[in-house]
Amino acid sequence: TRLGGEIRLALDHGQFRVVYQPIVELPSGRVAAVEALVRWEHPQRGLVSPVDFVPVAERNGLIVELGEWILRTACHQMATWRRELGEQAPDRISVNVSARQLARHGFAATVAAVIAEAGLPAPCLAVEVTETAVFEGGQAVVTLNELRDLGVRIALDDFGTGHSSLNLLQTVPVDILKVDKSFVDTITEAGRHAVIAEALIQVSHGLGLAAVAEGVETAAQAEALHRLGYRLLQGYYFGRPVADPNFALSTAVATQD
Ligand code: G
Ligand code: G
Ligand code: MN
Ligand code: NA
Repeated sequence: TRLGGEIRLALDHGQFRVVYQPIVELPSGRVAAVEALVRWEHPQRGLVSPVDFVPVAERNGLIVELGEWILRTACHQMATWRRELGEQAPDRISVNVSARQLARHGFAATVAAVIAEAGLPAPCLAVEVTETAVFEGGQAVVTLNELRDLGVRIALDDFGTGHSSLNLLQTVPVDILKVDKSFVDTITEAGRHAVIAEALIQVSHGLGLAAVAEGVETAAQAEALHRLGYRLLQGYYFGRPVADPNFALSTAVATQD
């Protein structure tokens, strides 16, 4: 496709950017982690969303090269923050990895080389994978075990929206559950809407996993999540994805403890 060909050119001409969204820890308000998200600054079309070009790059295979560039950029940025900010630096950077990258032999070796080159300790990196990407098993699960052996953290993204959520937790190494925005959206509505968000925090605690609630847009949602036991929150309420996030303490949430 035309867009597919343009992705090749965009890589060569440096049109991709990585932006970073804070993941805030409660009750401190500290930015405990950031998620790296890719953006395409297209000279004619303006800002193109990854929703439009990541699937194209997955189909034509360029996601491998693009994904490696994103990983390298994010790891170097994280290493810079650690040098410049010291204690104020986030503990971890989270990078989205697509099914196609995960299915490659040698992906874990690439990750090992990139973090070594950046001088980043492995636990400072998390890879975000979707349930769908690991559902098929095979090399994707082999790769996750290799990453886990390196000390890299593994986050299950959009958790609760795939086909095999709970079963996957028994077969795949996972450190972090990213509870999908759809369960956060309804949490303050009357009725039974908080039940799933509550069940998911209990599953994560029971399995010794960290849980991140995604897509938090209001103070009321943040407070409701905190009451349910969520300690890591991400969403526009705390900060949008930006090139240069503010790592100062967030006072944006009133908490009970
Ligand atoms: O940042 P949002 O901004 O619009 O991202 C939209 C979608 O694109 C999400 O599903 C997100 O996971 C995906 N995405 C964003 N950045 C990356 C990336 O660096 N790599 C991959 N594989 N997907 C990404
Ligand atoms: O699939 P994944 O969870 O990686 O994608 C994250 C997507 O969600 C990105 O597009 C990111 O920009 C977007 N996002 C992050 N916080 C919020 C939020 O509070 N509200 C909405 N609508 N989108 C958000
Ligand atoms: Mn993600
Ligand atoms: Na998500």
